Amino acid sequence: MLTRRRVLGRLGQLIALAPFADLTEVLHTAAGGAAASDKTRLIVRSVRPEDFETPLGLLTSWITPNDLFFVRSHLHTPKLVEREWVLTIDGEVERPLVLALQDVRKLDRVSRVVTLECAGNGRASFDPPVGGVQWQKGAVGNARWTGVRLADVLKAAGVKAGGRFVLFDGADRSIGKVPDFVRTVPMDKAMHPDTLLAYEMNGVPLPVSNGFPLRAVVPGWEGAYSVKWLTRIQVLERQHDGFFVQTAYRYPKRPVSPGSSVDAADTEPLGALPVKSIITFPVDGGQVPAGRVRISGFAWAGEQTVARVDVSVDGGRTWRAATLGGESAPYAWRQFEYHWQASQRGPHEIMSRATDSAGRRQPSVAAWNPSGYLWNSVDRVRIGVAAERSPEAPGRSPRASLPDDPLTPVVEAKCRVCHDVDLITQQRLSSAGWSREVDKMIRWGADVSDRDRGRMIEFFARHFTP
Ligand SMILES: Nc1nc2c(c(=O)[nH]1)N[C@H]1C(S)=C(S)[C@@H](COP(=O)(O)O)O[C@H]1N2
Ligand SMILES: [Mo]
Repeated sequence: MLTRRRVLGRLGQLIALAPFADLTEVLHTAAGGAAASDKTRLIVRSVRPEDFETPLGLLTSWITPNDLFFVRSHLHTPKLVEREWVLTIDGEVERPLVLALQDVRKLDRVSRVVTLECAGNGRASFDPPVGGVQWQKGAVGNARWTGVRLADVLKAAGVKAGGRFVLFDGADRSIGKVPDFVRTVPMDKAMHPDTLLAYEMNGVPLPVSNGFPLRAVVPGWEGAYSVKWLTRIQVLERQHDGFFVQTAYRYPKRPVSPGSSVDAADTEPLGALPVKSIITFPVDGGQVPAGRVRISGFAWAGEQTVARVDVSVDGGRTWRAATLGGESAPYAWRQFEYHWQASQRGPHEIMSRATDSAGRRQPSVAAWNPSGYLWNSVDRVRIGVAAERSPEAPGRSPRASLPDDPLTPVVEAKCRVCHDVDLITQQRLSSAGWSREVDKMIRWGADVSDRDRGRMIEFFARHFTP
């Protein structure tokens, strides 16, 4: 590891002029080869160690850009320089190895798109509250990780028959009496061809905060398994006894009553993530104009795949299937969307609920547990539907108008909440056809009484006949 003093010596003047906050990235981009990343749009839960959450409104694409990808670190971020970095593989192996990054790069190059979520994501929602970083919903992101299979490295070292766990240790060092951050994975997950040691994130070297120069990516499992700044991989015969293995990242074996304490013996290590969805648009507390609202979000299910996402716009009384987005990969989230005709002004609660390929469904309330892990309650956002109509598209020709008729004001009032009248005037339907259209609009939320329904169908059939 290169000390700050030595790097300063190397880069001299350039650094003397830069403010300290910017310096880190300058240093590592220039000297170490990490990708520069600008995390300034993230919500800072802690500056040191770095705990940065993504505002949900910025999660708009299947792949989360590096600048928007959350950061969760227990200890201070180590500043590593590629030239000096090595990875040691030892423990229960035939041939202990010490690899430079160029040695790692010589192994088979593989990429996987994997959603990483912190086990504590959503912790702030547990009731009664639990200690720890108070993440809301944005300690999650989806990236394309490129590197090598952990199995290839382990095979090169030759795992002995007694090897049962693989320990990951990063270069981050304990602060005071805080225990060192190490994690272990059981041998079958370690040997799985999708478990990676990644040196790239979305096509560039890892950003410093996300583990430069090499990190584990344990797909489908809660984020803490994906150890950053890896410097040592050790094959163990039995489970490690450190704090981050024996005490942290464990979950009650049986449901516990909210607020109770749980004996370590009644807990087991976390593993794969549960099924979950979040709504990213509209954002909680936001306002949308009455009319067509595109509700969207993401759903993921750890090692399973997302089978469906349902959306409710009436506080959970009725649910309708959302459309799942086109892009998918085995451990990656799916984007979903649902078009809602928001005709009633005022406050609304929108909910989303995912179901996975194993039949697991997002619960209405996630099981309380002492560390506040795996929050996956049905997602809810509260929004206001504003009185004004959606703004008209700029630069378009004037709209068609409805014929002079006593009913025209009623039709205008009901239909134009969601769309202009040209959508009506271009159609020529029978009375049965118009009644199907009107009923569809009522299903989609048009606020039409029985009496008006009959009058409107009659009006359309009279003026817009085939
Ligand atoms: N060395 C090291 N690796 C680590 C951590 C850490 O504190 N130190 N935090 C873990 C946790 S709890 C999570 S959720 C993920 C977060 O990855 P990210 O910071 O790239 O988003 O990294 C994991 N890897
Ligand atoms: Mo985490």
